[in-house]
Amino acid sequence: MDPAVDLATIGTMDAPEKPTLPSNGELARIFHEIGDMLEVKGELVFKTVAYHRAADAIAHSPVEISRTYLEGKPPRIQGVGDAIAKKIEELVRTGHLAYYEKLREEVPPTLVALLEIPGIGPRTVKQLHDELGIETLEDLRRAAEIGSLRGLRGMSTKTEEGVLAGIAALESRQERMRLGQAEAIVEHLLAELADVPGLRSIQPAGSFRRRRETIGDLDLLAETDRPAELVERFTTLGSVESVIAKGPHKAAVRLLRGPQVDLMIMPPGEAGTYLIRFTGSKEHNVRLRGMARDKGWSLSEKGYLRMGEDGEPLAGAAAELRTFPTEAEAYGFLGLPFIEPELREDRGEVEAALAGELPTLVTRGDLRGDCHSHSDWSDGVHTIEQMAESARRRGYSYLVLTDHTISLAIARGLSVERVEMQRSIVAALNRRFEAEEADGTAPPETSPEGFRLLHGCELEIRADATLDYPDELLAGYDVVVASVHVSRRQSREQLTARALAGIRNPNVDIIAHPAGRNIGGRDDLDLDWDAVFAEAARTGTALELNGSDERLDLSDARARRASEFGCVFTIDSDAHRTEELDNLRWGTAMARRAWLTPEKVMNTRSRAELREWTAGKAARLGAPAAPPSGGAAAPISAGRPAT
Ligand code: DGT
Ligand code: CA
Ligand code: CA
Ligand code: ZN
Repeated sequence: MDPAVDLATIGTMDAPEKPTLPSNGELARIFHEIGDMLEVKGELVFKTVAYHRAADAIAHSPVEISRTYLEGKPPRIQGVGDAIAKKIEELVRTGHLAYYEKLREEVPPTLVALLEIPGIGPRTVKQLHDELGIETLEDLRRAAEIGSLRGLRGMSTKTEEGVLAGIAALESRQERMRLGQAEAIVEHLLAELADVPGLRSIQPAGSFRRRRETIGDLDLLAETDRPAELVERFTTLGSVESVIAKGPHKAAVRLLRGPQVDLMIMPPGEAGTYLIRFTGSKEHNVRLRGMARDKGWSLSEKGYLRMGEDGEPLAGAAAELRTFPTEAEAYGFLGLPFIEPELREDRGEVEAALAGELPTLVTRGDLRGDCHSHSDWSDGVHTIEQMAESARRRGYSYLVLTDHTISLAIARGLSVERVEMQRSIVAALNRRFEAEEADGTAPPETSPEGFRLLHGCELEIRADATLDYPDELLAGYDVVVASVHVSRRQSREQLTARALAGIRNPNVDIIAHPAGRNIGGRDDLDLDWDAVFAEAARTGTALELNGSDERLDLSDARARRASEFGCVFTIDSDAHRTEELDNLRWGTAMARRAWLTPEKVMNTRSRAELREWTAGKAARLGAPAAPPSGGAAAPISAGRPAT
């Protein structure tokens, strides 16, 4: 994908229909790019550094900066002075930034892109441009290959080798999409292809179907009676930038400012082995091919081919091909049950399938509520009532409102007085919901259990490992979610101590986004993870699977390890607006990739059971520790409501 941002298309990857405000990441990218362009122009260092510093501050801000500007309430951000604030204002209001556009005319974007080559700095780029007229990566590659860099001041054959190695490293580093971006593109494509004559089915495969946390390219599988028409439509879609390959039964395209998409057409009724092959992973497929081989069959997308004495598939009249309409039947041919796509990573799923020990994975439908959400009282967009109403109409039996606490000023954390006010608003809403359920005027989608908004907070664990509110205040909440947002660069000891301080508090029920990561942005907190998992298991404190596709935190691998320690979990949206309540789908996907069953996920419980669990923590503390069993069959040591 083009690393440069086109302002006119900001947000279109996320939602093709409705233009969205630039995200913090997009704003940060623009200011970094301005810094880069100024560097390449040879501007003074203090000026370029100012843009990079502002970009970092924006990228790391917990609030959605453009919305605060739009609402006329821009926060004070360290490093963002008046000049840059004006530029954000212009960008948010008009979708354009004249200064940026002028710079882009002066400094070719291809030149700025050279800065991405490891080992190449702005002074070198300026020198290459001024002295050799180099403007693009291809120019530079050619110059290095024919040895024209060694003549420049300060450069040698070593420089040329370094440049070529740097280009190779850059090219192997592919850009990957977030799950939400991939989903938006897939839905768009499927809608555009749905009415092609002869089409019987079309669905995504590859890493998107396995719900990997980031997606490289997209893979679509189709059954159709008229392959030529499907290939024709696919390769001429308006969103296609170029056609990479085109054949009678497959095609590959690159989308405008988007990923590559591979389309494979299957003969109707033989999808089983195609789906397996193109869903992957490669490692999982290798295991299946080995099993097939042991039974005397060669497995490819077309089906199972009987092999001869020589280990080669029988050909000609002797050829024997077995095909299956469904994946379950294709797995069955190998003596295996159906294996859920999220498990297909060769992380023990084949062994578990053979032993009949595949877990019954948690599903989105198992979730009865959501334990982490925000309103406009802190850094959310919608009102308390809008958030509650949206959850009620989704059939939840509860939503926990967890606005930020006082020390997170940048996210408008709540003072104690505002907590009390909020509590009365929540109570009033619940009285209305209860009355409507009693007199039959609640929306028809309302859960049979009824809906209640539970009162919680996202409690800041401060830099010194103290908590934002006193225990007496915390004890009044239904659910307390604790997390770390500030002083992220402390030592491992300090950060671990903060996590443990949250876990050991008798009122803290859940640790939110434990790694504090942002995919492709902020790094993970440096924690002693095993210590965190052991203490969470001992105290029955749940670890969150945060469903924001920018977080996905815990990651699948960490959640699986935590599960082996006997930890329990929640799958939460961390919604800052009603639409984001749907983040639960990504949290569920990570839970499934972590092999989690519904019993391990606290928000599969009824509202009464959930409240019993959160109310019971103080009593549970001091219970004997559960040793990590190292096995998937670890007992759920803590967190079960008393029966
Ligand atoms: P991505 O696109 O990097 O996020 O990851 P995938 O898993 O979608 O990989 P991709 O698009 O290269 O290939 C799609 C599927 O095709 C993959 O999940 C498994 C299968 N596949 C890829 N390469 C091979 C291969 O060399 N042999 C076999 N048997 N299958 C392969
Ligand atoms: Ca793929
Ligand atoms: Ca592919
Ligand atoms: Zn939050």
